[in-house]
Amino acid sequence: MPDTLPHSNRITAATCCYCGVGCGVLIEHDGERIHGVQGDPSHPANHGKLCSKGSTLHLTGDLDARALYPELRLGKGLARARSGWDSALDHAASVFAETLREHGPDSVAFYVSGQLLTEDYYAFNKLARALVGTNNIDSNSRLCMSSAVVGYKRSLGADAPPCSYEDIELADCLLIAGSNMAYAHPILFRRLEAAKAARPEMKIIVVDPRRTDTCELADLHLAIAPGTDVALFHGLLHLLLADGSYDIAYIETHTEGFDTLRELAADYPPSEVAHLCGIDEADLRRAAELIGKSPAFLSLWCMGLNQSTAGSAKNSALINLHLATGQIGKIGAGPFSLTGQPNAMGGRETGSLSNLLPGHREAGNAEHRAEVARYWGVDSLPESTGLSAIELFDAVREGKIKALWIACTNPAQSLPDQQKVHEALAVCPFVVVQEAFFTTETCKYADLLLPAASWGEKEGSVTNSERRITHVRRAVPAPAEARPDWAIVCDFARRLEQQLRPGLPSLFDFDSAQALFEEYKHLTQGRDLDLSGLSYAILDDQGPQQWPFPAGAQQGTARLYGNGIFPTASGRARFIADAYQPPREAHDADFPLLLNTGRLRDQWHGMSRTGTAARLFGHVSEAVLGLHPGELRQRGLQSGDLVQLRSRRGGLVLPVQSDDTLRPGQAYLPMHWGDRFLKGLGTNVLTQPAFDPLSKQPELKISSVEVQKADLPWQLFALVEEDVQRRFEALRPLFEGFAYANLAPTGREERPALLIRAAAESAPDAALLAQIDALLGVDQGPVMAYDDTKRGVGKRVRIEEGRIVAVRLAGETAARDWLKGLWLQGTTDMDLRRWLLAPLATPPGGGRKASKVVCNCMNVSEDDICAGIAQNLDLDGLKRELKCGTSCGSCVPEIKRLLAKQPVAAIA
Ligand SMILES: Nc1nc2c(c(=O)[nH]1)N[C@H]1C(S)=C(S)[C@@H](COP(=O)(O)OP(=O)(O)OC[C@H]3O[C@@H](n4cnc5c(=O)[nH]c(N)nc54)[C@H](O)[C@@H]3O)O[C@H]1N2
Ligand SMILES: Nc1nc2c(c(=O)[nH]1)N[C@H]1C(S)=C(S)[C@@H](COP(=O)(O)OP(=O)(O)OC[C@H]3O[C@@H](n4cnc5c(=O)[nH]c(N)nc54)[C@H](O)[C@@H]3O)O[C@H]1N2
Ligand code: SF4
Ligand SMILES: [Mo]
Repeated sequence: MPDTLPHSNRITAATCCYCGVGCGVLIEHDGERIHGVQGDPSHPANHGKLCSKGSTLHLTGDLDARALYPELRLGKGLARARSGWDSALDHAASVFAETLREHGPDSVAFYVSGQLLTEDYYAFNKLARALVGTNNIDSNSRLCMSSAVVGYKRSLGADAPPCSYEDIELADCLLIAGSNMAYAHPILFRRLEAAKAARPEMKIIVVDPRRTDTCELADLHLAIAPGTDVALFHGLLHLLLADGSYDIAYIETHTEGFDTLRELAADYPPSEVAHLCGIDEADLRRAAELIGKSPAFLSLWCMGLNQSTAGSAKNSALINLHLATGQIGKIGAGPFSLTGQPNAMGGRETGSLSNLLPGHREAGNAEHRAEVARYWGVDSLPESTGLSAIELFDAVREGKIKALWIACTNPAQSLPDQQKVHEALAVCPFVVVQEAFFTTETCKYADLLLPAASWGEKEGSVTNSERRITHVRRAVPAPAEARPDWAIVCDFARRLEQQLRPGLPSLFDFDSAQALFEEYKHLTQGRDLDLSGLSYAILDDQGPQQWPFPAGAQQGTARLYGNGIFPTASGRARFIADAYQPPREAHDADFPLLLNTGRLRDQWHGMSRTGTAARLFGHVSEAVLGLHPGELRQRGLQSGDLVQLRSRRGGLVLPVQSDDTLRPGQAYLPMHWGDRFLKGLGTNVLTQPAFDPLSKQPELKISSVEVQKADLPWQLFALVEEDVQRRFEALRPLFEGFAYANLAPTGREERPALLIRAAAESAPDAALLAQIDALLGVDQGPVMAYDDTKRGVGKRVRIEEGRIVAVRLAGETAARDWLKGLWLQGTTDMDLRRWLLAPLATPPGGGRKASKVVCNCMNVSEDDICAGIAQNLDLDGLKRELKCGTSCGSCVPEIKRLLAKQPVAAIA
């Protein structure tokens, strides 16, 4: 029986640290440790609901994976040693001061993150621009939102999403383009599901090359050829204009540039657009009709538009449709970009991209620089152009950046073209990594590792996709010596000041997150995002608020541009007439498949946090490449085969599976794998660094690749309970020599285990295998073993109290799924003994694979659900009988898909 005593007696309201929906959470704790988490019923983003990731937050963050103490390396090649905060930060300050003196301000750089809180972000910005004097501060938002920033600014004049979440419920027609919100913004998707159920006449169009779970709600799915969105949007405009479905009064009063765009749109007739996009002309016409006829038209988009060499053009081409139809600034309408990270918006507000300054200002604008310099009390701000993420890491690799400070992001996993990123980090003379988890790929390169407080342990504020600011409260103290990000930055900055501007009053005299917020907010005064009327006290009294919220305001602002006046020089919105450009790498005869990358439902980015929770691997347990069934056939491959996947930049070995949600010529690989959970440099070893000319956002959705069967006959399978994180750390390096190795937690939190699959051309040497066995605990004790050295086959199973607790199969692993099943059941049977002690490789009954867990909250597998469907249960019946889909609801689209595949037999 698990411990069910209510040991948490305190509740602190905060937010979920994952996606940009920005759900409110109630953290249950005892002042020391977090014991549970619930949705905050009073939070306007989620009204008490949480998705599969938010509701498992308390199960993540195993202390064995946390960075707990500062660690310093005193010379390349040496190991890092534990250090105190004082000596760590003094050392960092002298290295930075020395570098600045010798090589100037642009020889250092900061690479930060949309997962920082606004106060952290502000402190970093002030450090870089006011003290260090460089614009070399960029954020992972460059990989995420920078095309949306450019889109909004070019088309509407300011970086401000004009809509509210309730518009999703109030729209009559929704265009969801390049967003798999069922996985990536699940609570908004729940809200959309409920709205569509209440108002089935609401029309939903999904534009995505793949048939995702989001398509479960779609009236129309346009599976366009990758990267062809601009042509599609111009094609839709062409039809809207031809049908007279546009608002000439709105165009004439509130916009400019229409004539040029009209001319451009004439070049996008439906037949050509349909052909180019690879869709039926009838579907294109239907989409235009749905948009043109709807009283309120809303669009939602995410990485399918932003992460593209045409990202800025895609954003503006979509916004054109809203301007032409007057569908902006009113209820249920508007162009609504979904933000990825919890505080992607806060980063934009505080100016945390190299080209920005706080308060939606521009680093390239002299007046803006002077305003901010005056407010900060410094002579001037740097004029030189700062480096954006891709350029920044190129400069590091070329030796131009001598000291690099990385915070709250894992570039050695998440940037494209990883080979080069790893080279850059390896040559950089001084790398500081400010991280909550020491396990990330980037931490390996840290000369100084600074342990950061993380979710539940820090105070500040965040802004979600609908411009809503929430006060994030601290529930428990950070473990060991970890400290909040803003405090680390200010402490370092004060030490650097002593070297760079001794005797002057400190610019970093902040003793709390609140003090930073109070200073920052005045920089927004009079700007489009004016939030100078807000304070922590107001957020606490009145709840989360949407900006603008100027001084004296009584409440936030739900919608922008209701009066048709835009923050441009003329007050008019601008039509942008960018022609369609085919994607880079779209046609490469040697690499004929287009690799698309993106999210899984239950994992977050590089998995430093979600990867500590065994349960979150129940839905997808390992890195697998999806290919259209025809592509598999053509290459003589079968699901489960190991393949060599290559692009012009690098390669990976992993299994393939047949995936009929893809079209021929496409391949799909989740973005989450780096070098830790899968041997190799991860998904991004394949992707291209080419970026959009305006937003500098890289193309992460299209890379040319090819696959080939990998001939790796010697296989290893291992599973071991207990002490998962520590065993992971110890075992992972032993798999460097294998062509393929995938390591991941598995099972449920009551009994988590580490699962390993590996393969090689031939057996590794016996000493390595012995080392692995020792770490698995199958080298001695209650272990049953069978070895056939001639065939290179070996089996070991450790059984304690009648239960399997560890397994290692070598050479031949056909019994792996059967053994995993026995482990999961917590039983052994007579067959096990018979099989173990015999030369047989195949298990009794053939070894059927246990199916994946579809409903993670209630632990219901695909097999259970299919069995339920076979008994004529419909969605309600499945919910009633199996309880699947009754908790967070993240699995409902998938259950619907299973129902559609295997319909309930009609009752005679
Ligand atoms: N579970 C989970 N949720 C997350 C995250 C996570 O790691 N895990 N991360 C958060 C972050 S930071 C972000 S940015 C968001 C991302 O959220 P999304 O953008 O919704 O997620 P992705 O899976 O990256 O990509 C969305 C879709 O774009 C499609 N796509 C690819 N190429 C094209 C194209 O050329 N045109 C169009 N129209 N579509 C295309 C892909 O097939 C994919 O289904 O998710 C946030 N939420
Ligand atoms: N191929 C491909 N690559 C992609 C994408 C894609 O779709 N395809 N998407 C891109 C996008 S949109 C994004 S946003 C990026 C995300 O890429 P990253 O920013 O690299 O993603 P995370 O793994 O979330 O990194 C955040 C890090 O911060 C640490 N951390 C957590 N909390 C704290 C804290 O409070 N303080 C500090 N200092 N550290 C903390 C976490 O342990 C984690 O290592 O990936 C990009 N890369
Ligand atoms: S939708 Fe899920 S991941 Fe996103 S903020 Fe809400 S609970 Fe967190
Ligand atoms: Mo993102």
